[in-house]
Amino acid sequence: MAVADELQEARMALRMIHPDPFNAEAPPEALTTDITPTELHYVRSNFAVPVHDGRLEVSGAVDNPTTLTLDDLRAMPAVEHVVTLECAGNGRLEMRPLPVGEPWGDYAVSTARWTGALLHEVLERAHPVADGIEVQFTGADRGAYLLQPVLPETNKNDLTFMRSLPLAHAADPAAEILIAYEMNGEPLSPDHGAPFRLIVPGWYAVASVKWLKRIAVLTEPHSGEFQTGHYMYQWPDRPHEAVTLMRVRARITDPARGATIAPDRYTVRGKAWSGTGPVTQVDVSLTGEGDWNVAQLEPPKGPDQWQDWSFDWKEIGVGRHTLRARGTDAAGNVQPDVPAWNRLGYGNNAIEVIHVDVR
Ligand SMILES: Nc1nc2c(c(=O)[nH]1)N[C@H]1C(S)=C(S)[C@@H](COP(=O)(O)O)O[C@H]1N2
Ligand SMILES: [Mo]
Repeated sequence: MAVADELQEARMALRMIHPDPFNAEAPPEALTTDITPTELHYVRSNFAVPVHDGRLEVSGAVDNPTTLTLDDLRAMPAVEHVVTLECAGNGRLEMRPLPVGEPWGDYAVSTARWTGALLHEVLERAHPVADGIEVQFTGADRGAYLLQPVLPETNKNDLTFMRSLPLAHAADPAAEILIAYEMNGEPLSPDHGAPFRLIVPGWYAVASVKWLKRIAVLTEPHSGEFQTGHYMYQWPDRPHEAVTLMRVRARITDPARGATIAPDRYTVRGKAWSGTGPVTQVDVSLTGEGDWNVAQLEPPKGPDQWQDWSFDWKEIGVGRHTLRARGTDAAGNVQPDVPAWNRLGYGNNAIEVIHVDVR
């Protein structure tokens, strides 16, 4: 099958947000399972799928620069890790005034089983010099940028996707950051970063650089468009902040938005996640008012994947009902009623409100 056909087929089940570069949400039912099937996993790419030469350069401020191939990565101990990825722009469409950027609804979030080599092992072999402070990751994708750059020095006509992490985090074995080459047991697909990509658990997925081409240890902070221009919270009333960990969120997956259900009794179900450790409580409101009921929350099946919750809704009267679900995480973060507005529309974790008809 030609690559173009393969891409077409892989994209069919998604809800398209932008055709070229291809950006698409998962269908709502993709939130009901533990693992999102690859063909239902959302896709977010700032540029077209690039050609990758299969080589990964490890360089910069290191004692042992090297170039790795897929075989080299496969020869290292393989780690499997189920990770929920959410785009920082997920939920942008609900912010007012509408921020600039891709108009994501609420389904730029998915969970996959990633397999790869550990970033900290690759870094240990390269041996960063003593004054290394960050690790910069470069994707093979580049081209004209669709959006208006934030940084004046950015060349809009030829931009490369680059991100960095603090060296202390990148080199921390406990962070379990992967250079992943498999997704759900298959080699990575073109849209998800073939032949290998970074997977940074807990962080908004912008950190998980696809089509990884170069890892470079830096002695000065990286300040590219995707680091200090875009992917910054531009708050109206306080200093700008970098987009890092995913904010706590609980979602209602059943009943579906706008569904009609039978009276008396219904088990409401959903998912919940946070980049700041597990979700510790989900509350459900059945009137749209402040009547919060504690839902049953399943313990996480892994440290970086969404959790199931359910609530036994009883004595449901006929009519239209408003349902809300609110998550609290281990750090005590609670979802807000309204999104915290920022100019580029990141990190909307406002409480979800759905309506159902009972007849
Ligand atoms: N090289 C590269 N990596 C990238 C991006 C990109 O545009 N180029 N987009 C990032 C963003 S914003 C997100 S949300 C995730 C999406 O990963 P997915 O398409 O596998 O869901 O990839 C991240 N990694
Ligand atoms: Mo994203």
